[in-house]
Amino acid sequence: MQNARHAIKRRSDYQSPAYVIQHVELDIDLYPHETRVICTTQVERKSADQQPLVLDGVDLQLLSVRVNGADWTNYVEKEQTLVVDGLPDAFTLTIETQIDPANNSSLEGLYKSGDAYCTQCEAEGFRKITYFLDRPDIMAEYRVTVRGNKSAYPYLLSNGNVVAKGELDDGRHFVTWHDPFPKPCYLFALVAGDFDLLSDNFVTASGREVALELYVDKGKRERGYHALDSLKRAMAWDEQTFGLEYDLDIYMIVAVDFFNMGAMENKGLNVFNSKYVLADGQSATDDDYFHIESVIAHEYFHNWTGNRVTCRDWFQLSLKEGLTVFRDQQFSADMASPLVNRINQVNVMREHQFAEDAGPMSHPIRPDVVMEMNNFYTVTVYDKGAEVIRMLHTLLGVQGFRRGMDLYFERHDGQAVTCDDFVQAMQDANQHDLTLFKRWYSQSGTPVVRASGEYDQQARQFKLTLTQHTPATADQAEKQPLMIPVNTELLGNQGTMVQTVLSLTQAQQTFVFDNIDQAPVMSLLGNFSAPVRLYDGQNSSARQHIVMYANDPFSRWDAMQTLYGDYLHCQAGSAGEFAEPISTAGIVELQRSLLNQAMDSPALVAEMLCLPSFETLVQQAEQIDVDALFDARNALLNQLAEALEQDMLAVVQQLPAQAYDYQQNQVEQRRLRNVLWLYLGRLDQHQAALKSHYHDADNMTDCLGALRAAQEGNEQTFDQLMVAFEQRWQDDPLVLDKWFGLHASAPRKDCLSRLDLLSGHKQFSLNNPNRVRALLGSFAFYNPKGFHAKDGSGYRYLTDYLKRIDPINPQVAARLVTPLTQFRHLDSERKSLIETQLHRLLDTPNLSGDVFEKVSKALG
Ligand code: 0A1
Ligand code: ZN
Repeated sequence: MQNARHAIKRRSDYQSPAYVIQHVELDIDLYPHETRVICTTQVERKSADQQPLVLDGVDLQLLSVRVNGADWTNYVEKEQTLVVDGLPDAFTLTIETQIDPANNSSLEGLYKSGDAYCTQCEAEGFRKITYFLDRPDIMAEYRVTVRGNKSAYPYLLSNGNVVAKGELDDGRHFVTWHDPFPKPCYLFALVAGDFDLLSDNFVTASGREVALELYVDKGKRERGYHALDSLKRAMAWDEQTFGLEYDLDIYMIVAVDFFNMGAMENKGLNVFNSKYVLADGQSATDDDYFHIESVIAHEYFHNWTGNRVTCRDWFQLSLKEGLTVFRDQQFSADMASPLVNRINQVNVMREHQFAEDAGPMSHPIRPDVVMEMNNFYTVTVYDKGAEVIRMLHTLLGVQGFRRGMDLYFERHDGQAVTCDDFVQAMQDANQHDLTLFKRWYSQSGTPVVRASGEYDQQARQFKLTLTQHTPATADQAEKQPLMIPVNTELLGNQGTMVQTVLSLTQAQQTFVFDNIDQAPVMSLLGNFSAPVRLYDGQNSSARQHIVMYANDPFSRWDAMQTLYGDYLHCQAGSAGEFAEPISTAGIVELQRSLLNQAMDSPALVAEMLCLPSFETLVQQAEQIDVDALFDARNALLNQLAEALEQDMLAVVQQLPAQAYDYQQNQVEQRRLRNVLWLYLGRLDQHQAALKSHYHDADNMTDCLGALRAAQEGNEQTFDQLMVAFEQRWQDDPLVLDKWFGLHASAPRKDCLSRLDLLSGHKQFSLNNPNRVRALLGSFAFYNPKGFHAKDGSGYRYLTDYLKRIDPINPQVAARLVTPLTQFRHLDSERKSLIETQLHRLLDTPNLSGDVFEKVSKALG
């Protein structure tokens, strides 16, 4: 089973390139099955010895090799390389290859998305277009000619500016593009197709005019405006916040339906999953609007953090991703509610990143060992990476961080660099020793911080002892102490007594606070000041005190989450080192008092009324009983709905009805209303009103809110509303994905046969990653009842699909296998059922390296 595709690479093996390429000329003649690519490069040898030139190439048909214009025969074609020998020190290399984009279902390299051609080259897709030194430290200037049929492909796009265009024979035409900024090949892009075009422009701070062009499927123009407006906001924000301006004369974004990830920051020509572009009030939720704005910003911010300064090698991925996620998070916080943003980010960390770190794929934000690079576009590299940048920001302050960024660009513009280079710039700009801080880059795992307090009335002194310990992870046995910033608030009867950031750098440290008049309640790790698990050993009345009196709304939310979590684990028999839980009546009373504040702070109250997700709860205990935990959560929701029905109804009735607008206070009110419906929808007496909530809605947020409430609450209502939804949206696959997702995550006994029916739906296709994620992803990630069915049927069901998806699209299969690999918290029966399925996968002939890497690690 193991072959060249399954070879591992190590960060420590990095070597600077033996040859470099500074100029690339591409000529791409588009045909569905026989696209011709002529790649002409200026190559220079850098190494002293005469080693051959080893080019990367996958699924290419080689037609010819020329050196300085003459045919060259001194080469060998290997499985995934072309080895050219006997070369002079500097030369022009011309390689002609043929590729088959119409049969490229991996969506990597050049492929067809519906009627359009497009490319995806990160991480190592350029090698599916031509033989090349496919590594990010090879930075070259590109001139690209695209040829295609003029009526089918009126737009022929690539990076940079148009320098020539014209007509060809047989109804074809060509356009030549030039990108003056040297770039690694993973930022190369080509798009050819017919689109609706939205044009706009942006004048930069220094007065340059930039043309903005957004390309969407024909007929979808009206859904493009939010994305375009988001782009302008992102451009202005980066100028104001970091002094960073856009550099080319044109910025293009193309939305495509077939895409493996969210979007791609190709220089001057972003390619987007249409899910992160298209929106109007009818078809998109507030969350969709939010994500579009944040992904548009993310890709735009990459122009500096990723493109102008790029990664030396792929182990450094977090250099651009952690930093760019942090930048998009700051942008989103400035655009809307910093609190809700932070809560959502923390939920992602606790639900997904903690799970990754506790599982077989655990890796530091800068991985050391990689088999398939595409497997490392992870919540660890992205989201924990952003948390690490956030800690730097906390440590150095807004201005110190900005000084570090300025120095980073001053030193490294136009270069391919490492995470160490970034930290060095931060250090040098601030004269702040970051040696210890750098461990966050090399150490994986979630640190556990424990706190205990000791109050001395006589001395009016409070001693806070913090310890840290990072449990061993699958990839690293030994762990060292890290530098952990701990936001600390000490609360007394009259409110906040102390607010400060403590720096925990040793395994154990004691911090002494003087002039403390009473034994305080500790509110620690405010705003999630470090990506750690915290156990503070306080009892539930201390937590209730935080919920009621803490200064920081985030801490109030967080204390509430802990109360819910402790309560549910006690109910489900999975409580570990928790203190005694709050009573059911206690939770009811807390929620009642929150409901009384709802109209004043709808955003905060909405989030505080939400229980931790099932997936987050799973991460909180060593061992869980799936059914007991699920039932406990469900039972608490029912009890709260019954006990607080009148209070909740009163709030729903006070919330004003307004014509839809994506605008902050409306977003917060809708969120609150839909959270309340999640409770009220459980009560028989409110089914008619729930149906009206759906039918009267003028927007997708409320429609979906009603559907979710029905999904959790009442099978008949759910079925009726789902039928109505399908009738309305059956011709719009992007919207129908919400419907696929709701079906697949519904905790129904007959869920597998329903999935079978759905996979035969006319809009379903195994080749489209959005459809696969909507149906099978929702099932495997968000249907614990169905997926973890005791007889193993859910595991088998997913595995059957993975075996079919892997040959089509290994990246999609490898992402979808995740829930089968994170079984640490499950009982031994389920573990062994999962293992059986993992072995079935491993025995699959021609299993991709992507899936092999994750499955073989899971089996240890
Ligand atoms: N760099 C992109 C994410 C991305 C990564 C890999 C892809 O194909 C394998 C596609 C997109 C981003 O961070 O947005
Ligand atoms: Zn990114």
